[in-house]
Amino acid sequence: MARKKVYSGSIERIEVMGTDDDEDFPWIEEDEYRELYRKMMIARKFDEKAFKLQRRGEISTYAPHKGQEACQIGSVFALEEDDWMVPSFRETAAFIQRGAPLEKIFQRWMGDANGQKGLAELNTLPVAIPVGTQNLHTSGIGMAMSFEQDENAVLGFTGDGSTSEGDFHEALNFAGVYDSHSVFFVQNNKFAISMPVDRQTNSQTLAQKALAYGIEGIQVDGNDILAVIKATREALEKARNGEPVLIEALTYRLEDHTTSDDSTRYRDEEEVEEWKEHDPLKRFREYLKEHGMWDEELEAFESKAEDKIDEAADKALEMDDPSFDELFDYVYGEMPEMMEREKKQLRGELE
Ligand SMILES: Cc1ncc(C[n+]2csc(CCOP(=O)(O)OP(=O)(O)O)c2C)c(N)n1
Repeated sequence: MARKKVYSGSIERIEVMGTDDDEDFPWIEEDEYRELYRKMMIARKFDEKAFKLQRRGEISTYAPHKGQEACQIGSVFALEEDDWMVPSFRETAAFIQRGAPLEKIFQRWMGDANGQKGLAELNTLPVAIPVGTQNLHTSGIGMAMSFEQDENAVLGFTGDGSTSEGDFHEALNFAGVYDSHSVFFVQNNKFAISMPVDRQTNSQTLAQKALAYGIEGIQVDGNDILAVIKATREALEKARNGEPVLIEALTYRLEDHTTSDDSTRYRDEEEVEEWKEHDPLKRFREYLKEHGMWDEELEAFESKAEDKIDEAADKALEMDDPSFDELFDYVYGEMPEMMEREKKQLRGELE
């Protein structure tokens, strides 16, 4: 028998497309609508290309973001230049919107950490793969902003699975106590690898987890890019004033967890097909058509995006491999003795 789901407090859910909340249209510049679509298409094509490169052996493992483009591009669009972004490991579309060069993003997926050089200039942290740790960084950066009394905010990405980790709860607790300028953006894509969200938590929503820490928790339709922008903008404004917010974006991972996974073993093909109907690109395209913003240039953009992506991948493939020393050089500010020895040992300088 299914257990009762416990719920307390009221969780608001933000939706825009096809609702009364869209009455104020247009609430971003017309060019911005179009540019958002282009970015979503580039991100989609990146995913497709990375998959092919993985199959060719140029990338060892890839984590696709297909279906989550609205979450990532919409939320990063809401950031100001001086704000900070904390990615998890599936945030390729977020990096694209933040302005990271495509070839550098490929370079990192090809296993060369040099692809992350320059991210600090974009006020963006490098990728953190340990699940849940991103939340501590989001909380800590936001606390520093609070201590410094500056007007910036930090947007941190994390997954539904991470909300079952201790790090997530510690991060939220500190954020609440220290008026951290943080927005925790939880992409609830329904799975943590093969573990469905309703088997890893008995909470009715993930947003309500914030309430326990005195933080506002809201839900947003994560496949509606306009709703994501609206929700994130509002949350960032609150965060700037020391009121952290958790956004649970309801979305779906349309592909496997990574290229090492086979999702047909744990989820129903029918469910995937159903979510394809809510594909964020498809929905936004329909929206643009309804509002008279679709034109020949956008129609032709898919093949342009493919060319851009091919060009960037070629550039990354032509890059030199990282040097031996770089394996060690950026791990610590000052290299500990033990690591010096390891470096020498690997070079064959020690017995
Ligand atoms: C601390 C830790 N435990 C386990 C893993 C292996 N792992 C990688 S991704 C993942 C699932 C994460 O699920 P979720 O947070 O929902 O993010 P999603 O992969 O769906 O984007 C796990 C268990 C890890 N990277 N870090």
